[in-house]
Amino acid sequence: MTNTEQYQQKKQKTDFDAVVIGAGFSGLYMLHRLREAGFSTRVYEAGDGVGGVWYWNLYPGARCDSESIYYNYTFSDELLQEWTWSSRYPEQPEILRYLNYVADKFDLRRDIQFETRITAAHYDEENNCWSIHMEDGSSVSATYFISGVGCLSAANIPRFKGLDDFEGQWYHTGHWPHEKVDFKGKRVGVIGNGSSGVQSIPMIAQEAEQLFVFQRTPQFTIPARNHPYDPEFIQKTKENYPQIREQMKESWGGFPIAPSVRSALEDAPEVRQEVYETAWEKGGFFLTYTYHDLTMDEAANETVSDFIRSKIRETVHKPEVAEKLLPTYYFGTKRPILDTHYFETYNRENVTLIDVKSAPIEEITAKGLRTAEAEYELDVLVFATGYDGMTGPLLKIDIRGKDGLTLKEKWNEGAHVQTYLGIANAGFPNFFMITGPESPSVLANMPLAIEQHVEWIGDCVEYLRDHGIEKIEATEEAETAWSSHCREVADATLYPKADSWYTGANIAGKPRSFLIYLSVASDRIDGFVRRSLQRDMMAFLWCHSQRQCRK
Ligand code: NA7
Repeated sequence: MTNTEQYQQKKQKTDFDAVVIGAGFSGLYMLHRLREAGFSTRVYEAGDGVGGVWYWNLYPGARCDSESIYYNYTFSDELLQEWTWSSRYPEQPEILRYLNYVADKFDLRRDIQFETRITAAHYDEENNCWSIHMEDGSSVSATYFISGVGCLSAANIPRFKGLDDFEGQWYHTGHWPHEKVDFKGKRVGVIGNGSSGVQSIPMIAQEAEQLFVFQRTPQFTIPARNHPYDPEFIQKTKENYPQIREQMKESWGGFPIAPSVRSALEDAPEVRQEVYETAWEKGGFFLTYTYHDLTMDEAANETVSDFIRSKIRETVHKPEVAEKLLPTYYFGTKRPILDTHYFETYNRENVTLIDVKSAPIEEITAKGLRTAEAEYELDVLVFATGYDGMTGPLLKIDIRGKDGLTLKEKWNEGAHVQTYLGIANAGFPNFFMITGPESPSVLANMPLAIEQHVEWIGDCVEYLRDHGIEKIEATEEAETAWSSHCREVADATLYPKADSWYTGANIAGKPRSFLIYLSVASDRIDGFVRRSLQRDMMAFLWCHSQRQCRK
């Protein structure tokens, strides 16, 4: 009997070859990739539509902060030619339309079960399969269990005293109702000023009677300078996409932009100012590409941080308000934000900025919110308070590997997260994470990072099938080596110094560790080139896993 025949015989023992969680960018492409390779696959999705974060993030002003022509799938030339983005940073409805288009084009819905939440997945060692349990009590089995839960899908709703007593309406930006929320004539409070707050605050301010922004940490934000695309530009992009795709894949961050090789300290102050001004005028993340050491060197960082602070002072009319808006952390070490008229919003008469660092929020009352200094009456409260990033979505599910070991135990409640490439975990055979902790994911172009993992996982399971290998599992040594490399790279930068969701510092009680692979910095630190990294990854995992499987 051939290897593949042996595989087919074993396959009948499970309901599906593969079960995938989530129908966002990751789950949709994983389904397509596996189906094309002939694997029976079922996706389970908690929402009643496709889209993942783009299904849930319906708050006013929600839009992408990666340029749309790069923030899409690149695996299908036909899709690239058919779809046309309207503008540089499209709003959420357009991105959701795109993902629906993809689902229709590749006929994906027939293998997606909507409104079904996976609550547990246990590895059955005897039968070498995963037993997957849903919230509704049903369960299925699969040879491969693949997570496409996304990095930012577990909402952080701080446990403020009294929230249950609040008589108004409250919402989290990541679980926004699908019907329009009406702010007209209302007193609205927004807690949080990360990307979601910064995008929604200017929109809510236009509608609400009164808007109170409760700010804990002032943030650096850069004008997005969104604009519709010129049809000629779109045509050129489509014609050149094969080369663009190659450039994206060769780059450190997934965008076809060459990083600077200069240090910010090499240029005279007036030259540097000019460089920053030009990037500021272009808008978007060009500012982060100006010098190679902005997130590596404190003095270099000060130059760009000072530049943005001067822009805030110029924009905000009242000096005492401007002063409260000046960030003090190192620019770039918390996720940089793109905005549309964010700082200008504080010049409006109906907007009040409240510093909850100096006077923390004490409780939510029936009528509003009370800080250590004052009480604010509110009709609507918006939590733009972010997410339990990277590990949060996975730890919400009871995932158990060999010997009943839970992922929570393995990661020691998050105190010692260790993965192999952000894809695999020792002790969890045939379980794959698309853009899991310690992957480049959120610090790269997300759809491209997803494609890399999906294709890798797809190739991997095809290899297993074609070689009659029953299971694959990262070894402890491989995992330890990868994890320490991740930490080594992060520690050589300024990133771990910030209290951010990259480090878990935004969640009360979450152990602090840097949860992302800084491919961005690795390139500069030890000359790691993405392509060779990818090749190494394959070789590394193959040989370790095969040795393991043969045991
Ligand atoms: P972020 O970027 O994590 O922002 C959350 C905001 O909420 C941030 O300003 C936090 O302040 C604030 N926050 C969180 N908890 C509290 C409490 N307890 N009290 C006061 N303020 C609080 O989430 P977003 O949804 O805006 O963006 C997430 C990602 O989506 C973003 O990075 C992009 O990749 C897209 P802090 O800074 O922690 O002091």
